[in-house]
Amino acid sequence: MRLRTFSALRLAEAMAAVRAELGPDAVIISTEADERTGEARVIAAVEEAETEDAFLDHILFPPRDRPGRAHLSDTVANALDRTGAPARLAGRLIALARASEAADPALALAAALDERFAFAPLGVASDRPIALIGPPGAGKTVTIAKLAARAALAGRSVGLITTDTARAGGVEQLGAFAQAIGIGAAAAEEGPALTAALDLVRARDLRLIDTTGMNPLAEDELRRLAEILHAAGAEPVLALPAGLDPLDACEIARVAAVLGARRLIATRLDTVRRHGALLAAADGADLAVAELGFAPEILDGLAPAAPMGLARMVLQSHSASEFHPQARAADGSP
Ligand SMILES: Nc1nc2c(ncn2[C@@H]2O[C@H](COP(=O)(O)OP(=O)(O)O)[C@@H](O)[C@H]2O)c(=O)[nH]1
Ligand SMILES: [Mg+2]
Repeated sequence: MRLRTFSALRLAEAMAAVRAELGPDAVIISTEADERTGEARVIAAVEEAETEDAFLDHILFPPRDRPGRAHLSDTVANALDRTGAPARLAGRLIALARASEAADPALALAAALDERFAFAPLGVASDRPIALIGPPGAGKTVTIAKLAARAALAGRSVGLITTDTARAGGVEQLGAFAQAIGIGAAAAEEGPALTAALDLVRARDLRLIDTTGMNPLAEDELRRLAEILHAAGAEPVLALPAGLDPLDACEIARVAAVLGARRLIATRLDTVRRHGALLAAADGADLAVAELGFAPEILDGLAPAAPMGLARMVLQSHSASEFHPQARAADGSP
């Protein structure tokens, strides 16, 4: 998807420029008059396969506002364009950002994200056990360790159980993290063993269950996972790694929602520049965004999700290394 802004003295001229440059398939996202100059502005989107040249252009010459014409919706539109979010979702977010009273792009985008998405961090205690589910390598085990460390540092008691017993090293990996944090971890494959393991930690403030990577296309694996979640009475939370194709991410999120997930944790955000898949998945499967994982480190790699942190991440997507929601939150801004 490409989002482009066209300005002209009259709306008809701007529309003609849209058709001339983007062709008949261009989707008009919005039309408006510039408050200062009275010029007509049209934001249009076109779906196109990105050629290699266009891709390189994108990296070398990221779209920027022209000097003296910096405009909130341009900034927000350019940033959303860079994320690779689906055009329709980007268009809605631009409209919401414009409808907000905020003059600052980060605040306007945060308001739009707040309106469009739910944010529901996991916290350091929960009545129900929380099971992290998601594709292999999503960062489930590392995220469990991050959540456990955060709760332990807050003085909460934590119970860790892994059902990832079949894969070589699955149990040992969680065990090593648990040892580093100074808590215990149990392994239980399913059914009675799992209920017994949960029983042993039932008084803990936070009970976290690690699971084997799920293949969203393998029905038998999904059925087994559903049985584990049912036996544990656990809330499944999706661990969604950055860098997926937005449609694949959406499909994974929808499968997670069928398994009972209502929220997702975005992981490995530091490893890619484009975060459109996260937006597409949360939107497409109606999942609340719970946490943002942006580093492999256990003690400093997870932040509770909030509109402002996500807005900054989207606006800074051309320089992923700058993104650190906790460091930025420390500057006193919301
Ligand atoms: N850079 C980065 N790496 C991460 C993050 N979360 C997990 N990883 C790495 O991703 C890999 C897979 O993580 P793991 O927890 O084993 O995935 P699982 O298969 O879902 O349990 C490991 O090498 C982790 O260190 C993150 O937020 N940022
Ligand atoms: Mg794992």
